[in-house]
Amino acid sequence: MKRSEALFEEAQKFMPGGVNSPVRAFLRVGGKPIFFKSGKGAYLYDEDDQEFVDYVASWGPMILGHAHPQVISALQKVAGNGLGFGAPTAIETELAKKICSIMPSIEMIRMVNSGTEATMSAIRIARGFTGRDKIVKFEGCYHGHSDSLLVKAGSGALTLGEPDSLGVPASFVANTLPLEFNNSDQVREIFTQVGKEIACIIVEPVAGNMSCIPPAPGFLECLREVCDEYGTLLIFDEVMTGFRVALGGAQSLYGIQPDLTTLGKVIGGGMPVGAFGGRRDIMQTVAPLGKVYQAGTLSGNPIAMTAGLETLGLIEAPGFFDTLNENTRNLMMSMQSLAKDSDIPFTTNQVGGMFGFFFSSAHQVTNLSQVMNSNTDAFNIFFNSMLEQGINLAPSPFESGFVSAAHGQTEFDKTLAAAAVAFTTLKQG
Ligand code: HOZ
Repeated sequence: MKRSEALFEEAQKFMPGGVNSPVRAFLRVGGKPIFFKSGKGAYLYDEDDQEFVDYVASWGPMILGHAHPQVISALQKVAGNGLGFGAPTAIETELAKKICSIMPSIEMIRMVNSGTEATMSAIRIARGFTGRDKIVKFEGCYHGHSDSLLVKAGSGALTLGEPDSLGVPASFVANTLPLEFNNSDQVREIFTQVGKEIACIIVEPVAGNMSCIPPAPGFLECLREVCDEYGTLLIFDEVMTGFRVALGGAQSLYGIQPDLTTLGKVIGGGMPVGAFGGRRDIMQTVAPLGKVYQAGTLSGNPIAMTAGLETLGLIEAPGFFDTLNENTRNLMMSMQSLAKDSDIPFTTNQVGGMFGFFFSSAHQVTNLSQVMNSNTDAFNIFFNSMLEQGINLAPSPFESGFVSAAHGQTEFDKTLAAAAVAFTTLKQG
């Protein structure tokens, strides 16, 4: 028996599904999860000493690749000073200042410990600031697992077929209005009906939790317009896209200024971090300045702040995102042409270092129903063939893939060689 299998058996005795986050259990793709013991650059190494080219990147944060020497060395230094004090430290302000300078829509920021905390808090602030209860979200967008956001959710909720979770009282979600992603008409219609009651629209500006779906031209502009017209706050959930699709996130790429932004993943360089921030007048409603309560024992942890600060310092290098974007685009284009050679209906989406692919004959996949209509059985066969050949993709057709700065031609060649075999396997049925 492989070591990963034995470890999984043991893990299942003590943790639900043997995991600490559901998609990791491989239920969607079949087979057993792989237990990793280390990562370096573009590669992961499992407990059976197999090497994998990694496109999960810890679900986004590892934009520099695993165990970047500069990040690790900074962490080693700061860890020697103590692991956390539950009191202010200079490094929190340094990271806050850095984020505010890169994302000018953020005038003030608060650090938390996860994306879930960030979005949950941003919603509370939007409600506190506007005095309204209703919120708009989009089908297939995932904003963490707080109660009011687990409605038509993407990511693991979609993967397990539970986009509306058990355990969430109907009254908690009565004020959550789910609309179709990229459907501006629906947005205008709901605002005509109840616009004055809507506290905020929360959106992943590039949806990354129903695979990867960019905004249709005009969609984000429409959100900004209706928010301005009805006094509603626009929240960009950039937990995934922040410092991933461009240095300034999706808001800089598409030129739309949200009122609030939620962040996570890259700003912690792999450590558990989240943050929310935005307009000064809105952020001044947060305790202790204002009456919207939010707090956290581990928030602003110096180890996490250091990992984030080092990572942001490195990705600010000129040309960093041009190369990342070009590499990711070339990878997707090459996969598309390999699929074509095998007559497999296949289409891809890509923004910066994020990508998604669909076994679909659609010219472009733009919303959740198209994602659901794609051939997920073909995805499973493809995923398992890639994994057997040492390529680690997310174990679900409803997650994005991530390229890091450590991926180079050698890794892309390995990936494409494996993809050619996987497409041939699919063709042979
Ligand atoms: N929901 C996360 C990605 N969209 C996956 C979390 C994990 O399993 O680590």
